[in-house]
Amino acid sequence: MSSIVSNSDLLQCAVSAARAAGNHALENSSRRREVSEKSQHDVKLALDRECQQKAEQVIQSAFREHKILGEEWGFYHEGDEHLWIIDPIDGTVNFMHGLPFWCSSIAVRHRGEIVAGAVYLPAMKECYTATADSPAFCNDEPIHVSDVEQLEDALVLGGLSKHLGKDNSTLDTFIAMSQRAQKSRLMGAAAVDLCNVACGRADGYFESMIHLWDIAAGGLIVQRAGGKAEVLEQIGDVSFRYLCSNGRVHGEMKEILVSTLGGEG
Ligand code: LIP
Repeated sequence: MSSIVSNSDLLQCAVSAARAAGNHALENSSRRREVSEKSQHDVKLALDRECQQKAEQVIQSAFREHKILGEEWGFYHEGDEHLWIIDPIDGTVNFMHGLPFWCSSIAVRHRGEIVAGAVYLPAMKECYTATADSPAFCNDEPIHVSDVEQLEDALVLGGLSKHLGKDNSTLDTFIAMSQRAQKSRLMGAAAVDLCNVACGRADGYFESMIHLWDIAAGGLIVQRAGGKAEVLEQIGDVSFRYLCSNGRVHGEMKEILVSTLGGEG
């Protein structure tokens, strides 16, 4: 295929890849407890790897020369022309236990900018999409962030560090956020959280250490739905302190994150 490719072509492929990965997980959910690696507070499933393979097959058959970075394997080079960023199962622990809040997330980065993203939630039958030059959609219906103005009226979502015990600052943030928001929730799948912000079911999302594959597609979807996504601090090549919101409660959330976690103000 030509190296000049439109964002909508990239999105079409991202949707097919997300559906291939997500449907493979759903169809094989009887195998959801096949563990390949276990650590404290986390797990890798045989299906994580299989689903990444399914997504890669779709991408490589359309864009053989493009590079791939997945949660399960892959390489990240700052200078990659096109980079596909895959989380084959985001919310792995939810999936393993049978909770429906998990998804397959695929984003495409072109010269350092995320230009297309698809997040597919097989158990909820929802597919969220956006490109850098189009609005955000859920199942082809346009979506928009909420118009909640103040944190005291907001539902905020977040994630807890996998390194609880060594670093409890993430708990301090969660407590502080819970004291100021109407409610806070830990749902267990960052890309799903971002889509919930994008469609206005939640008003903000924060996490103190999150990876590129968890937020790349969802972050674009939030922005194209009218919200704001912000890296507060880069921790490693592909990990960040991260905040996104409907834009209106952003300042209040950021103040709490900066005062409890540190990072850039
Ligand atoms: C998980 C996230 C979750 C976050 C975890 C983890 P995985 O991704 O989406 O919300 O709190 O730190 O990164 O491992 O299920 O793909």
